[in-house]
Amino acid sequence: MSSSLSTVTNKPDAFWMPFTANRRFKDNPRLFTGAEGNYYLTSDGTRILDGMAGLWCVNAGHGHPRIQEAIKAQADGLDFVSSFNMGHPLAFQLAARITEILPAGLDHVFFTNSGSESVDTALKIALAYHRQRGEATRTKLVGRARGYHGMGFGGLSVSGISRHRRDFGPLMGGTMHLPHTLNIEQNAFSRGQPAWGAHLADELERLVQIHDASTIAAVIVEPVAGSTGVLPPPQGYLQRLREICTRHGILLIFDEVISGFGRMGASCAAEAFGVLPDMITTAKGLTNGAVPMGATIVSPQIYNAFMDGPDTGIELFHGYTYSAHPLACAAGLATLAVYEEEGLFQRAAEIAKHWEEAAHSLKGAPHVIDVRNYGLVAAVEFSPRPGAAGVRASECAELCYQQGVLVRPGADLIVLSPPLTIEKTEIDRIFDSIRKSLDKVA
Ligand code: PXG
Ligand code: PLP
Repeated sequence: MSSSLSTVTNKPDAFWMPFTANRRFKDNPRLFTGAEGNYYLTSDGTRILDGMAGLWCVNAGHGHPRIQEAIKAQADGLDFVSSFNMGHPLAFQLAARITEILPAGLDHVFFTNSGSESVDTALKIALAYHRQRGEATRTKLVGRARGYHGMGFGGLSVSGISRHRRDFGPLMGGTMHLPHTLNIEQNAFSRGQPAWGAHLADELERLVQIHDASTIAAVIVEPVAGSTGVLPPPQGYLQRLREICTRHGILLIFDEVISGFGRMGASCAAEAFGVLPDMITTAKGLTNGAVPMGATIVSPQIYNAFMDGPDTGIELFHGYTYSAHPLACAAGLATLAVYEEEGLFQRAAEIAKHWEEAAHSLKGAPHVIDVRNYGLVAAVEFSPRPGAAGVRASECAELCYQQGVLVRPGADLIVLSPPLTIEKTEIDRIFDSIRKSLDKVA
């Protein structure tokens, strides 16, 4: 494995790496130089099974020829055109395809370049929507403990991960948080949705009692919390959140940056759980990770509130230079075609049973206190080593890597999110490598 950046550049510090222990990485780098299907290739030619689909995004597997070819063809064509009072055909075609794939009621697409931008876009649309309808007092935003909503100031303000927030000042005012839904005592080793916890949605009712519905614009949750360690919603929880939002005129936003485009064995979590939010935010799997792109998709009720106004000026003062970038649109159209032609959402739903069995086979392995799963995501949680919280997970991930399997460590847990093209034997290999690693972790 590559152990020095000196063959790559004599200025490794020029790259300030995101979300990385820069000095540790640069002393002992891990470089990938290629990828195909469910595998990465390292600079020394080793094949690594990708248990993370990149970073929850390469749903159709790496280097898919159809997506690669679409990108190459577009690179030879229109390079850039703004979507501010201009356009190009692919943007309209991709928006239409997205709405055909998603459940009815999510019918209008606002393009962004990332999940973080999708979240900020959704929050801004929520505020502007209420104002548009003469309810300008609805300005407060509700997130949830342990929520991950990207790194913009808006998304961070509704996120619930203290270490992500701590260093960045007061963030946006007027935000509050629901409790998270993890309860290992009640729900350890639940398969799919835990039975206990629907009542946690009633905390929203309590916030309404304190703040009054007329001050609350929207609630944003990940339907299955991903980054924090895979928390599937308790049975009935999302339904109850929907009911409370509807009763009080509060918009419900599902952050589907991870759960969108097949990972839940459906077009999105809203479809998988049969609960229709007012907006969803997406990114990642929309282009199979091949070109940055995100999208915020809204209900007709929201879109029409902006389009029914008396004047025909700009309806929403929001957008990004690269909204609906031609290269991203080409990648998105090809990706959605691959999902459909290869039946990958259906495939994910079918193989999810094997995934679940394999994941839960770790019950009883050393240190394992919980396994959580839904669709093609899973987390394995460990008891912390006394005095060294989190270390077991990073040691386990390192040992997996030495066996040629890439998994993502978090605080005392391993999260998994393979390409939807993963084979059963590869699933078994992922969990076998975790089991073997745990045998060696103190
Ligand atoms: N919302 C959710 C639910 C996400 O999972 C974002 C928004 C932000 O997307 P962008 O494209 O701006 O990164 C995400 C991203 C991890 C990890 O360690 C998760 C994400 C990103 C990076 C790392 O699990 N999710
Ligand atoms: N900063 C400056 C000075 C800009 O001119 C722009 C866009 O025109 C931005 C930031 C925002 O960039 P983007 O539209 O790529 O998000």
